[in-house]
Amino acid sequence: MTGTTNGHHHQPETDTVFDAVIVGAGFAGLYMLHRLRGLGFTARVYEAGGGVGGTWYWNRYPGARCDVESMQYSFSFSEELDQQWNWSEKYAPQPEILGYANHVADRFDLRRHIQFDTRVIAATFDETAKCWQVETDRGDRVAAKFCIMAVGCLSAANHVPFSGREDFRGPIYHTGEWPHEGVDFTGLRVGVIGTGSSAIQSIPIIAQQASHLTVFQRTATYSVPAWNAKLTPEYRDSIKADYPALRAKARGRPTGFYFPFNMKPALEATPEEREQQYEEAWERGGLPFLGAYGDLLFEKAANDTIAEFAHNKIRSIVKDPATAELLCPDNVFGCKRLCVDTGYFETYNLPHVKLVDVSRTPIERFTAEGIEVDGTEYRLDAIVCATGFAAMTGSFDRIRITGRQGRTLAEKWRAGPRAYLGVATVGFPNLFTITGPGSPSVLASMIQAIEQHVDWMADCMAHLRDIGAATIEPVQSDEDEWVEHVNEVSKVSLRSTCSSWYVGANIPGRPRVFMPYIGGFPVYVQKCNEVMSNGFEGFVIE
Ligand code: N01
Repeated sequence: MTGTTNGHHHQPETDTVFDAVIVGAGFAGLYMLHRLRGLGFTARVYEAGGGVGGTWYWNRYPGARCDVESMQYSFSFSEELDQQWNWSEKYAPQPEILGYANHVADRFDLRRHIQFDTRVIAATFDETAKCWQVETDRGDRVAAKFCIMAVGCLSAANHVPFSGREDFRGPIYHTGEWPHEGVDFTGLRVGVIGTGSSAIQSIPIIAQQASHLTVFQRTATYSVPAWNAKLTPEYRDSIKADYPALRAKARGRPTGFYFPFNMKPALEATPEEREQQYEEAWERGGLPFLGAYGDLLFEKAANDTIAEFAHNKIRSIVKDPATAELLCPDNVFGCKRLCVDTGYFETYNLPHVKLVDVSRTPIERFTAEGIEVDGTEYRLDAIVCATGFAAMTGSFDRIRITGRQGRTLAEKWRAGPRAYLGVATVGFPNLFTITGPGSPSVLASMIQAIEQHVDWMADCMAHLRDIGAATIEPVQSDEDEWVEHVNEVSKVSLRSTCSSWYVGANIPGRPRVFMPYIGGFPVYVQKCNEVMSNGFEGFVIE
């Protein structure tokens, strides 16, 4: 079987042996490749997309941008890179982040070891040769001592199997798989399904183009204004004057990024003090709004105060009282991932925008002309599914990963993912999972979480080479204890109490397990460092 990668004829590789195969060329795969090459390892990256960037390659929907501030949503491993790259806005838009990923790939000459347009379909551990056999959809069959999954936490799109999907006459888009040429909705009747981060960013822009916009909402979402702005050279320079200090402060925070955080409990403040504190935090905007008080994600009564403030904001912005009530979430504030928006709630004041509640009566079916809910047909020319992802484990499910004794990872993780420190899992020697389940991952700033994992794994691989070891694999009891700890710690937070994608609840049939580690980035890093300095405690090295 032959094919093309990036337009070039591709002759499948069948007998090459690498030190490592890396699956994915997002930020995780790029930095892993850079580190491994620096250590003198041979590595091949396989990337399903036609370019680097991962999440930022696929998520090109209108309004896509990061909601961690640009000056922090970037690699910290190269001081020159930090100094020379200039972000244009407080929150960088998707094309700029993708430009940054491309810049990193070129700057560190990474492309020559990446094979694009190639999806890894299987990885099988050969117990005799003690290496991984990796297969791609291009017919490649290569061997590698290490197999490193850099597949992303939010990469496998959730395509809801709505009945009648194939009957709809117009185009159906998913925000996470947006056409590269872009979509012009001018003059069209558009339906958006979902009100998570992707929907909240795209709805205001789609509303500017569409002749009519219908938003189908199952669960209302809390959102805080971004107050996005151009970055001035003076501001950038002030950070660059001591970038390492900002990076160090960021690593010391539970979220892995720095913002002012008030540790005082909300319940000890008077209602007037709280109102003022929330108002000031709202004016600063973005995810740091959750840092208004220290107990907001731990005490329901404290959370009720910020929820009430947010409800009042929605009611003050949205003019139609019935729509405003529908937009007021009735769940814990910040339990589902907090959204950050530009003009989201204001969009519902436009005469051509309508909100349809599908919480009690779900979307019945797609018809030739639109979407039917509760016997009413909403006539549409195009449908946007902003229905999210099979989070944390969905990208693993797409690859047949087989470990010792022919057992697959899908079988092992059927009742929920199990991994030691979120980096490796028993039965799958030399398989590393960057930002895997059981690590801070999506609860930290992703790039900082990625750097920490990659550095740990690269140092581990160098150590194994130094001592002449063939394999590393967690000890069962240590893995069990870690999984138990991840679970226990999640119960302390109100975040474990709602039906979010953190617990796999957005997709019917998935096990309900809180997947990321919520104990905080610094605590986690300390644990990883201790494991390493104690000679990879909790792992069997042979
Ligand atoms: O996906 P989501 P997303 N019928 O899962 C609804 C990151 N991200 O792509 O809540 C009707 O949050 C679903 O309803 P419900 C960020 O971490 C970051 O928006 O399950 N509706 C929900 O409203 C984020 O959290 C950025 O009841 C259905 C929506 O679809 C994560 O990615 C930007 C449905 C899915 O929301 C995922 O965000 C974008 C059905 N059958 C994303 N099925 C930034 O950094 C699902 N829904 C800015």
